[in-house]
Amino acid sequence: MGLKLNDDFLWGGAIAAHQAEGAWQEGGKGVSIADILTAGSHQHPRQITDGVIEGLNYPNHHGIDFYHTYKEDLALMAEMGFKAFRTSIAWTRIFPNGDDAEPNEEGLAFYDDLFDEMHKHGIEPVVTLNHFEMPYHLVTEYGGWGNRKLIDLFVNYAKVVFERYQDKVTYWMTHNEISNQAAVSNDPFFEFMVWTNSGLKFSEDATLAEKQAAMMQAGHYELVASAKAVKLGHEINPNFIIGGMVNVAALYPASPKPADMLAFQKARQTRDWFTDVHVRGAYSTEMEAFFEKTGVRADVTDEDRADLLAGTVDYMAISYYNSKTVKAATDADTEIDNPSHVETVKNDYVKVNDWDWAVDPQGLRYALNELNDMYPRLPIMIVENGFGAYDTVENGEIHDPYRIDYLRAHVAEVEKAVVLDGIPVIGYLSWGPIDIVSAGTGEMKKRYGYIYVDLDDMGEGSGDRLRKDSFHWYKEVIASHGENL
Ligand code: P53
Repeated sequence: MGLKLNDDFLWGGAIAAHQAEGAWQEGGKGVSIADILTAGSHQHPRQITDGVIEGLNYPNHHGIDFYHTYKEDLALMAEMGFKAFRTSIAWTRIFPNGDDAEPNEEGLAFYDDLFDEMHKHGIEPVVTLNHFEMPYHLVTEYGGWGNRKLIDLFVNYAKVVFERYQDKVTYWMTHNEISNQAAVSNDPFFEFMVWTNSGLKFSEDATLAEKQAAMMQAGHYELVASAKAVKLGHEINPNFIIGGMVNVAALYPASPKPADMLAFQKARQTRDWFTDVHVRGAYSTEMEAFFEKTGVRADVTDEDRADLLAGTVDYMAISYYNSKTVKAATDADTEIDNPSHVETVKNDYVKVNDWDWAVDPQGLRYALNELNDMYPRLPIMIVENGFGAYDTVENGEIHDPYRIDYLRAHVAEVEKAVVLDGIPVIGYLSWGPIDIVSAGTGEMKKRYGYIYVDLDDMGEGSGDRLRKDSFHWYKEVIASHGENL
C-alpha cells in the first residue's frame, strides 16, 4: 500500500480543443493557427503553411471529432472516476476572426453543453483560454502577439467567456505553456513554439537577436493580457481560481564545473521568467538587466507594469514530461547571458521514449520542490504529464504496461511531494486521457490515452473508442485516492 491523497485532490485528465475537437469549419468556427499546421513526425517538423493548401494533411481539421463525440468520451472519463477534466475553449469558436464585433452564439452554446455534460458526471471543468489556437486572422491582419492590440482583443474574449460560464467554471488558466518560446534558437522546434505561443513567423534571414526581441515583446503583451484577464475574472466572479501555465522540465547541470553550473542557472532563469511575472507581477532583476543591456522588449509602459502587479495568479498550472541537462556551450563563457550559449546534452542516468523525451519521474518531485522553494505555498496543479507511445491493438485489446509504468512512477513522486515534502499540489490531470493529435508532431500514433481511438495519421479509421489496460489501472488509482498504484 502506498501513500494516499486527500478526498478533494483533483484526479483527471487534460486535452486541448484543437487536438481533439476537429469540426474545424462547423458551428461558425474560424480558422486558427493550428488549422494551418501540417502533419509531421519525430524526424520532420510540422510545416506552417500560408493558409490552408489543397492536398496537404492538416490533422487538427479532424482531431478525434470530440466536437461530436464528447458525450460518449466524457462518459468514459466518468467511468474512470475523473474528478476534473481540462480542455481549452477554441478562441475561434467564440470569435472566429478574433476581432469580430459580437461573439458567435453557436460556439458559446457548444461549451455550455460541454460544461453541463461534465457537471452531470460530477466532473469539474478546468479551462484554458489560449492553447496554441489563436485566430489566424489575428496573425495575417495584426502580426500576432507582436501587436499591442492583441491585449484588448484577448481580454475581451476572456470577458465574454468568464461572464458566460461564471456559474459553470471555477478553475481557469490563461495561456498554455507560455514559456515554451523562451529559449530562442535556430532549432525548427523554436519556430514551432513561437508560432503556437505567439503567432510569430520569421523570415529566413532573421537573426537570433531579432527573433529574441520579437518573442520578448510578444511575451510581454501576453503577460499583460493574462494579468488583465486575471483581474477582470476576479471582478466577474471572486470565486474564480485563475492560473498561469508553463511547461516545467526539470533542469540539471551536466557537471559541477562552474561554467556548467552558471549555464544551468541561466537556463533556469530563462525557463522561469514568465512564471515569475505571473506569480510576482514583475520581471526578475536578471531579466531587467538583460532587457537593459540588449534593448529588446522596447514597448513596456508604466501602465503595463501596474497591470502586471494587479493581476497576479491564484495558482500555477504546470506540464511535466521530462528533464533536461545542460552545459556551457563553450569553455570560454565568461558572460553567459544568452540562451544560445547553453547546450542540451544527453543524461546517461535517464532513459528516453521513442521521441527522445527523457523519462524522469524523480525529476517531477524535484521540480515540484523547486517551484515551492521559489513561490512558497502557491498552489500547483499538474495539468499535463504522460507518456507518448506507439500502441498496438490485438483482438480489440491494448496492453500498455509501458504507459502504466511511466504514470505509476510519476504519480508516486507526486504523492511523495505532497505527503512527505508538503508541496501544495491540488490536482493531477494526465495528458491526453483519450488519444488525440500530437501537438508537436501532428501524429495520431504518438498516443497518450487510457482510451484508444481508432484513427491513423491520415485521420482514417472507424473512430471507435477502446479501453486500454491503463484505463483499468487509472480507475483503481483514483478510486483508492492514489493508494493502489
Ligand atoms: P506532444 C513542447 C514541450 C513540452 C510540451 O506534446 C509541449 C510541447 C509542444 O509539443 O506540449 C504540451 O503532443 C502541450 C500539449 C501537447 C503535449 O505537451 O507533442 O501543452 O498541447 O500535446 C504533448 O507529444
